[in-house]
Amino acid sequence: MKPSALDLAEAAVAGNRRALAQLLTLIENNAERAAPAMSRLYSHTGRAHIIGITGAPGTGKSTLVAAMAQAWRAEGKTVGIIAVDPTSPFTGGAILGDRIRMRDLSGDEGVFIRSMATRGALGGLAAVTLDQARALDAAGFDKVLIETVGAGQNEVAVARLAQTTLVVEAPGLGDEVQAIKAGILEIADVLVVNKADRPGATQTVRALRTMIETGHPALKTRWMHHGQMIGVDDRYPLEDQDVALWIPPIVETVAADGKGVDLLVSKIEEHRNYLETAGLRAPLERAHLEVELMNRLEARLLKRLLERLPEGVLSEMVTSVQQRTRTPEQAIEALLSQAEVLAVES
Ligand SMILES: Nc1nc2c(ncn2[C@@H]2O[C@H](COP(=O)(O)OP(=O)(O)OP(=O)(O)O)[C@@H](O)[C@H]2O)c(=O)[nH]1
Ligand SMILES: [Mg+2]
Repeated sequence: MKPSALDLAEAAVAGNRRALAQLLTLIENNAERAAPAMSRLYSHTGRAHIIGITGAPGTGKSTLVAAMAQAWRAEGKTVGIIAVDPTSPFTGGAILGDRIRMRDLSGDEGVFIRSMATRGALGGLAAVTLDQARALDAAGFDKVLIETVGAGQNEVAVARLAQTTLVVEAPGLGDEVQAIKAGILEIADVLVVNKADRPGATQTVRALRTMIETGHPALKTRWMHHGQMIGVDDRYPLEDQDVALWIPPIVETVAADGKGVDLLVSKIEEHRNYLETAGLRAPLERAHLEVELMNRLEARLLKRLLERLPEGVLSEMVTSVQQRTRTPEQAIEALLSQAEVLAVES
């Protein structure tokens, strides 16, 4: 007999890895069926250190994740990994970039790896990934790593909702620092220049350092507040409060052979301690939860609305906008009244 979602949650929390794997699949495939499981395990969450890893394709994120996992394992910490991989489908391809390194991890009960293909679902990716991270948290993993390619907004949003966010750079991917192009530099708590064995690493570090020191526009909005550099932005929501500033450290690594990884891991710990001692942990979580609830609400409302629309109406509206008989706003008004959302409240 197929175990119920509730059974899976019970077993996963109790340490059953097979149940955990099934639960993660359920979360990915059927949010509705997974809902009771989430209710069951939610009170067990909030303990793990959730770490987002993002950066341009091929910068070595997966290799780095594996190397970090090994470093934490050496300290006796357990590690859960979610890799959001837009390229390879769930079943095929390499689970994580460096197979050899991952083989070192396989068979270790203290490590759990899940690879997930990106789904197009609106607002879905973040919700699924966060729930999966919660399942790993509830299952008792000390560190939960979420790897996403810093390419799409959805993926970046996921990494951003972590407690500590790493942005991974690599030299030789082009003249400019990749994260600037992708606009993800501002979400970094720790900047990693991986592939430090490659030529150009020093220049990449220098470029990043200059940007941090002179205040890249994105960094400026984060730090400049009443002319003072203090850690205030939507992730550090402490209005007008004097808090110690966290300046993202830049760490050079060679993930492929583990060089610099211990330092990286210690910087990640430092960031967590910083959040704790600066009293930022709870406000940061609150800010993240607010974003998450808004996203979930948006997705739900849209889904409901689309379900209520009579067949073909959306297409009709597009036609009318194209034929200039309605403005886009007028089309929206018409859609809303067709879906009778104004009557939904009753
Ligand atoms: N020279 C060198 N190569 C590395 C290093 N780290 C990773 N690589 C190699 O770079 C390639 C990409 O590594 P991945 O770990 O798959 O990179 P990724 O960022 O996870 O890639 P995507 O998930 O596809 O965006 C692999 O061939 C790795 O072996 C490094 O420190 N130095
Ligand atoms: Mg990868």
